[in-house]
Amino acid sequence: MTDAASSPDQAGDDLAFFIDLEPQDSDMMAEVVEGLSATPKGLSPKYFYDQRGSELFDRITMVPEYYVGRTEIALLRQIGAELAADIGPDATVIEYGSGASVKIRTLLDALEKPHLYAGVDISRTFLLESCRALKADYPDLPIGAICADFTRPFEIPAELFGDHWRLAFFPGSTIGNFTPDQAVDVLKAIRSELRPDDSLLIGVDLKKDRDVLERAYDDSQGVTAAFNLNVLHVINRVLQADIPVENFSHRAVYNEEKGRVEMHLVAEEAVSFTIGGHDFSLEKGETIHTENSHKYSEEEFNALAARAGFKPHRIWIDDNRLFSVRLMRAV
Ligand code: SAH
Ligand code: AVI
Repeated sequence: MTDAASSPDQAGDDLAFFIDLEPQDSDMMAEVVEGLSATPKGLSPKYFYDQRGSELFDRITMVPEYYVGRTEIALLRQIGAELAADIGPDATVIEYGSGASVKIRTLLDALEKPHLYAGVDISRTFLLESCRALKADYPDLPIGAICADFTRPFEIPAELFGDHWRLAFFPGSTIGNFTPDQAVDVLKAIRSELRPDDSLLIGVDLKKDRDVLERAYDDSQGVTAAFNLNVLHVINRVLQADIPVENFSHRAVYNEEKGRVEMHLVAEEAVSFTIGGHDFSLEKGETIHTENSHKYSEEEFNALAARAGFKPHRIWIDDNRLFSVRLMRAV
């Protein structure tokens, strides 16, 4: 997904490598048209993340209601020594959905002499900026970037790993943005890059009170609302569409039966627009489903991960039982 902002150059001297598998705008066109032609209408959450979307997500992690970011970082800090002992020295670390590359710093500080770090993310400009900033702070560590959609098959060249323990790091409960069946496929793809006994360190959000969840996804500063609406700006810009964004509003609701917070965009009045020659219309009150954020019990997630070839090794949960960090081993 091409960004409006600066056009990033290649890896340059600072990054060890940059593998550019950025999805084509034509793939986005096909998926968006399919999603908006379905009943009910839906869009993939991966389209939130152009440069502005990545920046908005970064701001979400700082709003008081969104407990996810700060709880996970505090947990990672707390368990650093145990993680280092469990993972061992010289690990090759691959992070999926690396975003601002904030949490990885806590992990890199804890690990003994990591061999190499690679961030994988769909948001190309943001990925490159974040990996370069990381490199400035960890000058002795080889750092690379891979711009890719991890819901589609892609291969990490084996020579990048070297003959070291591999650690897949998947923080933030980004796995919760997939339905359980999709999540199994994403974990299977991660598993295919690991060997038996390699590790997966994954952040998974827990089930909790509706009020806490709904406030976390509808913060009082309106940052989450802006993030949700950003998907329409992205479509307008990348696919030259004419969606009247001002006629939509943000809605977040906990679907208890499915164990997930759902984000929707609600048409505040009847709207019509065109994308790539396809006409769409929504009646007043009609919605576009833009994101799921699944919350799992300990057992539910273990069962899901087992389907992808991972067994639980350790689990850490904060004192308020908000969030879990799990170390799993590839079977
Ligand atoms: N790991 C960070 C960021 C989480 S936000 C944290 O925990 O704070 C989710 C990240 O995943 C974003 O940076 C987004 O660009 C990336 N992402 C979302 N869907 C993706 C996909 N299908 N393929 C690759 N990256 C994706
Ligand atoms: C990236 N992902 C795990 C976030 C979440 O909590 O589902 C995205 C997000 N959506 C709204 N707020 C944050």
